[in-house]
Amino acid sequence: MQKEKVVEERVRVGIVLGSDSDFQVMQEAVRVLQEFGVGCEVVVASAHRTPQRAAEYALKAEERGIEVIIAGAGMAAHLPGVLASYTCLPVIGVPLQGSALGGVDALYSIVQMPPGVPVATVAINGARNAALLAVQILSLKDPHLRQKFQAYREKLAVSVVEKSKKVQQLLSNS
Ligand code: RP5
Repeated sequence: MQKEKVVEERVRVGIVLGSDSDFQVMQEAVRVLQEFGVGCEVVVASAHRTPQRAAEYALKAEERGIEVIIAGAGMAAHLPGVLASYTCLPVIGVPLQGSALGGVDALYSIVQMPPGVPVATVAINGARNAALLAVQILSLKDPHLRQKFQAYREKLAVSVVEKSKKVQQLLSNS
């Protein structure tokens, strides 16, 4: 992926965290969006502790120019589903690991949405993939971003070939 750090002034992706304790994992999403030059913002709004704040964020997101929401939460993680219930924007949920159940609780909470209100759920702590999916959604109507995403995928493929070469090297040395 190109390491250009050009960040759009326009905020297109809203990253919502259930708590500031989620930031360490979720900042990977910020990094990826920055690498693609996609403007984003990060806010904390808990579905349980500040339900009204979470609802207001989702209700106003589209008129503020947000196109995709990424929501990261741990434990009984209702945040992505609650946001999705208040907006027609696509919501990507990131289940976070920090609990006695290792994030499986959050995964099940986020992925098991009732029919009619989907949340695109990535892996536990999958902030990187959440950002990449957001880029893919945005690139549907942004040819420049699509080109960048294609270049990223080509680079990814090259890295797999490199990994294969490394394994061959290890085999020949063993
Ligand atoms: C969830 O509870 C948050 O998303 C966080 O992952 C977890 C713990 O929150 P804190 O007690 O660290 O604020 O709502």
